[in-house]
Amino acid sequence: MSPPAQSNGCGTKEGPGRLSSIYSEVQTSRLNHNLPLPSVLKSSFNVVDGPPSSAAGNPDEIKKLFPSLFGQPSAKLVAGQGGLPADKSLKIGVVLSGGQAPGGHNVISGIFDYLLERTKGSTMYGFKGGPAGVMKGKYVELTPDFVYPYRNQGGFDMICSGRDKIETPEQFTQAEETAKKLDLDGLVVIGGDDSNTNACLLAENFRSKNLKARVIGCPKTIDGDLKCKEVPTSFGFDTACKIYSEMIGNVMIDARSTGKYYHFMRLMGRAASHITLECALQTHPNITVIGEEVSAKKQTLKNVTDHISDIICKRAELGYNYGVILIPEGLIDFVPEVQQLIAELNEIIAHDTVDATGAWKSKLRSQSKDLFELLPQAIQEQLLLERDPHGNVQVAKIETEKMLIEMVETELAKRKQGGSYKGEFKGQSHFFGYEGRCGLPSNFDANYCYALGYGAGALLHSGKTGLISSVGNLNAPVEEWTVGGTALTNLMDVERRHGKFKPVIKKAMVELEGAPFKKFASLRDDWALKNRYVNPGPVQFVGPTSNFSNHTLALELNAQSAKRIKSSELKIQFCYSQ
Ligand code: FBP
Repeated sequence: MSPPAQSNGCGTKEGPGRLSSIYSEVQTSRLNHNLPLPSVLKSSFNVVDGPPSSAAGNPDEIKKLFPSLFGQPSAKLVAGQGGLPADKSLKIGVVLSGGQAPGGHNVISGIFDYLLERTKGSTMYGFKGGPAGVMKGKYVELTPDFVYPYRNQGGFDMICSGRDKIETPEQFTQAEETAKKLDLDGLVVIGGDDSNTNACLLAENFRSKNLKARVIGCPKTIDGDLKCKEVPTSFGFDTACKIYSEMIGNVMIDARSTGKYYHFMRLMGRAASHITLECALQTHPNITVIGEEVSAKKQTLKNVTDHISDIICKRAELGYNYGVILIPEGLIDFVPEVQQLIAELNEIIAHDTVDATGAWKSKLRSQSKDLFELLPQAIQEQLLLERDPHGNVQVAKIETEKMLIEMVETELAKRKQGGSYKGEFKGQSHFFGYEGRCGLPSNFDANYCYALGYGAGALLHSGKTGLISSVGNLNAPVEEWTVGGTALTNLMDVERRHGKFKPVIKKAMVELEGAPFKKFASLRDDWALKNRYVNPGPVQFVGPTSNFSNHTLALELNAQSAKRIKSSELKIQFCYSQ
């Protein structure tokens, strides 16, 4: 396939899309980068069912919510003759849902190439602007010229994304109408936990109405909190963490060079602290706050402030009045007292008017009211901002790093007065979030996404629905990766949202007994007082480290398969000995 001079991207009507002719040399070389496929996808294969599935929690409730899908088996692609009919033509839609994550374009390329190579005369539609595109029937037909310039490129701008939810009966009817109008055989929903929950509801709805359209999900989110045994990681996490770690490493050198600032860096990840933990493993900061630990130890904001202040005081005694502190974006939501406050605010926002009179505050319990009044005004305002369509507090907009600088400053001033602190404290705040979401995908994400997409094509071709595309054995070379689909209902539980019980995919949080956290916990005291900073540098696309994945994945897979695999065989850079 030769590169076309120009292509239209998202918003064809509004203006041109990407011009591969003006790509940088690196972008162009990525465009031509060959994507390897797992060997099972390179020859003839059969789709084999596993045992019946259940749910992550409350199976009886999940069964009621998904009567036609509950219990269905997961599927695995197994090499062998027979295979799927190549003369079948399919009409497949794809939608990107939620926050951007490096690799999304490769999932689309994978589905596209599957249809091109394994079916005859198929058509692929890209729904524009996220689930709203499915509801409103806004789509673009994907052609080789259209798809090509986005190969191995970051961003979601080929068809763009959105955070709308297909929720009400009217919205389900709109989605049904689109599926009927386009005569869809299938839809691939590329999204995080909420979007895949939505994909499962859509699959259930289509099946209950006897529509031929099947729905397959794909695990996307830089946050890394959509994972389970069968889905070892979500795409985008690897690249985003590498980009943030490069930036953290640079700031570490700056901190050491001037010796005058404490850098408080908030890292994206609205619920789980996986990104913060991974970046800590890559760069060795002086202090890392892990939300799940704060929650498990039932720490208050004062406890967190004291912990940071204690280390700053000890470092001052050693002559260091600088340092680097990592904070997860979702921290505020982990502090039990703030959690309680947010839960009460959610109920109030869902049912009352929150206005300047402050009358609504009388609905807060007295402890929550006191805490709310104690918080800096900017944080109060940020806590009252509109929830996202899934009912989540928009933690990306809460400047926890600034709040902690203020609280630590006040605490250190008190200690200075009491004579227990003799150092100088100047805080610098950073938020590393959007910077990491659209980078050129790392080799790992590029290959993983292509396999996820190609696999999703195979699942739809075999008539599967309500599954999430699952690629496993990721600690082995790509050729040995396994490919299949996991029942989405198997990942479901129920949760209270907008004041009602709703099905949700259980988020995978940082496990305090898990290998990545244990590794971090065994090293953090050393990193706190001695400066063990590591600067991993930019994402590498060629060379000896280019195929390394990340510490979290390697440590988790190594722990799972410790008996089978020696750590020296893992394609991962371990730098703990420094
Ligand atoms: P997804 O879970 O949809 O992948 O989004 C993750 C994320 O990047 C979070 O880390 C962040 O809090 C949020 O999106 C920001 O959302 P928005 O793009 O709407 O500002």
